[in-house]
Amino acid sequence: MNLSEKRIKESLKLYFVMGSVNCLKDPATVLQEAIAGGITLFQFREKGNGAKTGYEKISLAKKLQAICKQHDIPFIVNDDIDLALQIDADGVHIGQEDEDPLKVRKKIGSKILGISAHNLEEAQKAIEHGADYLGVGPMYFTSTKTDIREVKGPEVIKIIRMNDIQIPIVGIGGIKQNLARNVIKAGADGVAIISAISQSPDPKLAAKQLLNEVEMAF
Ligand code: TZP
Ligand code: MG
Repeated sequence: MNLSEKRIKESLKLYFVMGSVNCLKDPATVLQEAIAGGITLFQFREKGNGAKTGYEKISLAKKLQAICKQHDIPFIVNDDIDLALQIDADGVHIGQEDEDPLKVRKKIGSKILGISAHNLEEAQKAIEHGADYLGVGPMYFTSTKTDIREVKGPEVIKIIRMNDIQIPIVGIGGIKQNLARNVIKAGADGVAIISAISQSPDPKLAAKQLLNEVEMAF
């Protein structure tokens, strides 16, 4: 899937990021419920204590990818370029400490390339290096990721937009239902969420309420 910039912006609205360690129940069930609630994009991020590796990781990726395909939700892989290529994912997401984006672009061709940026300089560099969208954060404090950078809030997105940067942007980190609107108002095209959906007793309802908040904020 090679999405246009407009379609990427639209699909960033409610970006669900998840791996098995983030879930309170079976990840496939969580994903299905999140899709029923209206998520628009999915990232497989199999990381942290107890994360699956090897065959188990590939097998879970394929299972979640098949669910996304059934519902026309693009499937992005975090970090693991080889896995993304092996299963023909729709794209990859890399951070500042991961593989060189120029090398990644060579490997993935026209697949979607998302890059994490924490400030204006990183955003500009990521764009020069061919990012299709930016993940900017952490917006708020989160305990989902332990090695987070300083929390600067939605202000960072405002600064990036003030510098005439039009690339699709999604805010990430600690975003709960009541905070989503601040992120959109700052200039993001959407919110990327782990725990507010994956750890909810009702992922479908959580996704539905988040999507509603995002749509009301535009
Ligand atoms: N990158 C920056 S913060 C974060 C990632 C992957 C974690 C977001 O998780 P949550 O549970 O939505 O705060
Ligand atoms: Mg990474």
